[in-house]
Amino acid sequence: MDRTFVMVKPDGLQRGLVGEIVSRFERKGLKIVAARFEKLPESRVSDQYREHISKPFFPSLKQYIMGGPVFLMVWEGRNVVSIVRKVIGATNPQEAAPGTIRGDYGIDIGRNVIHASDSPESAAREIALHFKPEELCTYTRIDESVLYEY
Ligand code: IDP
Ligand code: MG
Repeated sequence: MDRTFVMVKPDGLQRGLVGEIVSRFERKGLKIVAARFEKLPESRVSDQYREHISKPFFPSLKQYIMGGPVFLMVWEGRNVVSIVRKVIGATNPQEAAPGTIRGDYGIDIGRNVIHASDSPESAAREIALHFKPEELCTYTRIDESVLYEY
């Protein structure tokens, strides 16, 4: 099974959206295999967003992500990386389709509620950045046998 890294950002957490966000992924049929509530240290924020370090918005991005605790998760499922990117919607909430998390809950690109890995390679890197291998749980969802065709 494929895995992806998802993070409810400080604005989403402070607005009480963690439960709603977890519910959307659960209802889709995805399986949560790790989770932690944490205020991220600067080093891990820089590592998480290393491809953006030279961008003009990086200082404000870092301040935003370090502005409060975040809710870190690993989700599992077939093609979960691309599924989760569709469920969260476009980076800019003003362009994100209604029905997506960013489309339903955000306005500004600098307060877009949630992060999710953009490729299987970045998912592997981000999961390893935030979780130890032994923190990822293996179990069966009761509905797996009817959720998947094969
Ligand atoms: P993504 O989160 O959809 O993968 P990225 O382009 O990887 O989008 O950007 C990472 C994060 O940086 C965004 O989610 C957003 O919080 C922030 N960001 C991206 N572009 C801008 C910008 O132009 N202004 C302010 N913040 C930005
Ligand atoms: Mg990205």
